[in-house]
Amino acid sequence: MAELFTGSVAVVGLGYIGLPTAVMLATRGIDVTGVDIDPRIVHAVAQGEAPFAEPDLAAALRGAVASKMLHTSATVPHADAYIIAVPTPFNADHTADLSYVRTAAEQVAEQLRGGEIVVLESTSPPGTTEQVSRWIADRRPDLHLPHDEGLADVHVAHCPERVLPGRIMVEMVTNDRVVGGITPTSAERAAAIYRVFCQGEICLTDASSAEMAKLVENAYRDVNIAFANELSYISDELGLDVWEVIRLANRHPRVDILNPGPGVGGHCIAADPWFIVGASPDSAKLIRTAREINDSKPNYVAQQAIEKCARFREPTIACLGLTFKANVDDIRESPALQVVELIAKALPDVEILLADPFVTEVPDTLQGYERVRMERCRDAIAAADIVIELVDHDQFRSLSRSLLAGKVVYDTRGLWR
Ligand code: SAJ
Repeated sequence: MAELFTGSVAVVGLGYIGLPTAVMLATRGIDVTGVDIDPRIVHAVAQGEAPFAEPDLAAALRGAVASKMLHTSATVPHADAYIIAVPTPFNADHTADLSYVRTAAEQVAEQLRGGEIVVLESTSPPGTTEQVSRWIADRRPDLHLPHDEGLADVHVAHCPERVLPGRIMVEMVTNDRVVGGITPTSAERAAAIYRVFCQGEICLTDASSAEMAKLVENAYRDVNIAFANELSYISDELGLDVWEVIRLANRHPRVDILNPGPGVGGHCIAADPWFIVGASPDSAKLIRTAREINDSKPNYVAQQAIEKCARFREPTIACLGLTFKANVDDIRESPALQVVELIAKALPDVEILLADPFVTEVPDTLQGYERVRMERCRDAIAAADIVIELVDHDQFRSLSRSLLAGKVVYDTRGLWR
């Protein structure tokens, strides 16, 4: 029988991954402490309030807090297992910024007594988990860590998160997990934690393979989206409808092209492939080019929109969608937001009406632009000469086409074709 974890867990970082993971464990009877450096997050979670929107998270969180299985803390307590789920942004030169991981590892190190398992969930370049083990060892020369030969006192493993925002609570249960240990024992000890809630297969491997597999998953998707975006450039140049071209090509049994759009956003797909480029700059040519293609798209879309404005003396533009993808409230690294900002900067006199069912206020990056404001979707369209469709939210998909009659429509997601 595979081992099942029954001890206490401290989850360091209560973001999009840490909080749902903490809730998953707590609702299955594990004693969990959620730790975050942001006092607003600690306070909200302690009250059972989710700091961000994610289907089914709020109810599960309330249950976990009410049952007293989920506690919060601003500092790392002692626990039998630690899950580190902090951000790993990239630096200007595209290398990974591991400062949050390091701080978390050092805080964990202070609490260790021997016998614990430390799991890194944050997406990281190959070698990071071993580095975590070294950082802990530096702080705790009294303990034996698994990167060194011999019997380890504390185990260290990597279990990359791979859930899709918008489906986190479902995918956390149903997706297979990759667990890479610095030693096989570390992997087995970490796997025991995920067996508590994961119904998918748990694949054991070494830490660096697990790190790389995660990066490869997101690079794979990025390259495929870049292929679609490149097709949109080529189709525009040749006067073809890219959506029609893709629809037809996808009728082949072994072809499945993704959707072009205004660019690739979020904190994962737009970032993780750079870690591969950083680790292997000479060989990662396709991965680098894909990143460049996807990163070039917001500027292209903005220029196309600006050209469409030229035929009006005082145009009003409606921009539909601000989030980084459909049906989420997350505007981090949103290409839609970039497009709006580029247009606002280039055309300061043009009225820009923003509509997004998941965003209530003009985002910070657009605050300085006087002629940019939020509107209800129908009012924005009614007042607009030009309608730019930027995010494929369900609400936009189901809009009556008659609302668009007489408008210049720029549908970057192929929603209304
Ligand atoms: N996008 C397109 N065209 C498409 C698909 C997506 O332009 O055909 C755009 C989206 O609009 C968005 C971006 O790409 O701006 C990324 O969206 P996504 O839904 O593809 O992925 P994320 O970033 O929400 O989540 C990804 C997932 N990775 C994979 O599917 C391989 C998820 O499973 C990971 O857990 C997550 O990254 C992560 O945290 O790493």
